[in-house]
Amino acid sequence: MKTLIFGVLCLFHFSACGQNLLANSTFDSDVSDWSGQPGVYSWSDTFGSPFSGAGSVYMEKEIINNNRIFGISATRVAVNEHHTYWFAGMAYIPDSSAAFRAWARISWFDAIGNNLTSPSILNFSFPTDTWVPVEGFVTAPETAVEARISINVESDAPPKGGTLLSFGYWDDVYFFVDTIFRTDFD
Ligand SMILES: [Ca+2]
Repeated sequence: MKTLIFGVLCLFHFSACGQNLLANSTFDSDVSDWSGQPGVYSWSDTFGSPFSGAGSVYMEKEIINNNRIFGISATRVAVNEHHTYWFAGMAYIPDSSAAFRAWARISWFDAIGNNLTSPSILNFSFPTDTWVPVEGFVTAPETAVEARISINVESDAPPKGGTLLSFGYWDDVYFFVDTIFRTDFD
């Protein structure tokens, strides 16, 4: 809980918490610098989290099979191996959505673009009809030079032969350099 409160405070005072590595993280005017499956995401100009207000990314997908996870990714950011980073974002899943949680994934890449094993998956936001923080600390593995931050919505499984309409919003997505450099890996 202490971490969560720290996160909320940082959203208000993020200049004191390090530099946000993500561009266009408050979705004030569009969803540029983010990409994903066409038709799945769009910009909402009228809805957003309390921190940055209107302007968020809306994701919607008709689930027809086992592809129940959908989302978008930010342009990759440079990272340093063994350094710790702090992710924070706000997710909103309406009760009327078939989505049952939202979560973020950080994938790590080395200098020649290999996707390193073990992406970091953070905690979940469940449907509550309100904005809920998703946050956590991650550490770049050995040889990592880039990270890809993905924000996702995960749906319930559709009934056999049927479909489900799954949707949710994300806003205020941050990826900070932590000031703590860990040396206790051995
Ligand atoms: Ca916003």
